[in-house]
Amino acid sequence: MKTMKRERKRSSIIKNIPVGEADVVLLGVPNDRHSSGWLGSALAPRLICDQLYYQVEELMQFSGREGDEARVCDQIAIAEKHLAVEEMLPKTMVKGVMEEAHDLICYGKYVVSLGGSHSVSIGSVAAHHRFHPGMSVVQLDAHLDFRKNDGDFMQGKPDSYAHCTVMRHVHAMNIPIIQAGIRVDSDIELGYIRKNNLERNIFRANLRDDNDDIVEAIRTHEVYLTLDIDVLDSALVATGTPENRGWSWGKLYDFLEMLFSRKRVVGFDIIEVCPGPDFDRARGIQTCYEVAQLIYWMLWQKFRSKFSK
Ligand SMILES: [Mn+2]
Repeated sequence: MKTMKRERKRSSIIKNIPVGEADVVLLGVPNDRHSSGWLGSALAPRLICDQLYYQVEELMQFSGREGDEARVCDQIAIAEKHLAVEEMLPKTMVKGVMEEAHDLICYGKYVVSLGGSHSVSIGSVAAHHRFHPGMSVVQLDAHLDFRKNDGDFMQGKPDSYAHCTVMRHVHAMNIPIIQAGIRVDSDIELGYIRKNNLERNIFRANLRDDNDDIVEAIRTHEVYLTLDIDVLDSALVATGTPENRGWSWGKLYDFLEMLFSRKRVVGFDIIEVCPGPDFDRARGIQTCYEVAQLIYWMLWQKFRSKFSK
């Protein structure tokens, strides 16, 4: 039987232009070495970009009013760049991300890093911090990621750049931290929090979870956002470390709208999207689509002053 195959036309959300001509660079970091849950987050950056090419609508509705809509990608030039880091150990990958993000920021680009595992954020945060020494890091995540290394749950040599160490690195950079959506603690992390008096900066899902309170708690105007997709409920997303009792998409969008309107978000990353092969493929692709939509919407939030009439 002959199968019907119709290729979709490419949209213009991601422009086929040199990175130097872009306003925004999607920096793909395909590395999931030392992930502890299901593997496959290294596949996410390309698949998320694919969804931006072929599925996400270019037009954004700003309100219910007629004429109050625009093609966001006509106002901001979005390009992609993918690092060849698949085989690297986390520490080497982090260095690569830091250097690349640093160069891009230097040239005035708005950098969106796409993981890969959460280790990606260590490099991205370090690069942004150099240009924005007064920034905070806002982490949306089911997990605290305050471990010193992954030695308590992984065999072999403990890795101090594993995904579960991200916020310890950020704290060591002396950057103020706000964590929200948290619902998993470990002894090691609780000990670290108590020792460093960090509890007041932690907003646990279903306990202390009001968007207004979370944004109020951010003391700086400049913010770097690290968004671990497992902040969302495990029923809603394909991720390597799913946790139930998480945020809904609606809650996430409401929070981000508030964050972008009240703070200057200097950069962000989205990590731990896991489209397989250990995960159900179709569900993985769906999450890539929903994350692609989210990224496009976040860029509108970030650059919305360009759209004011
Ligand atoms: Mn997590």
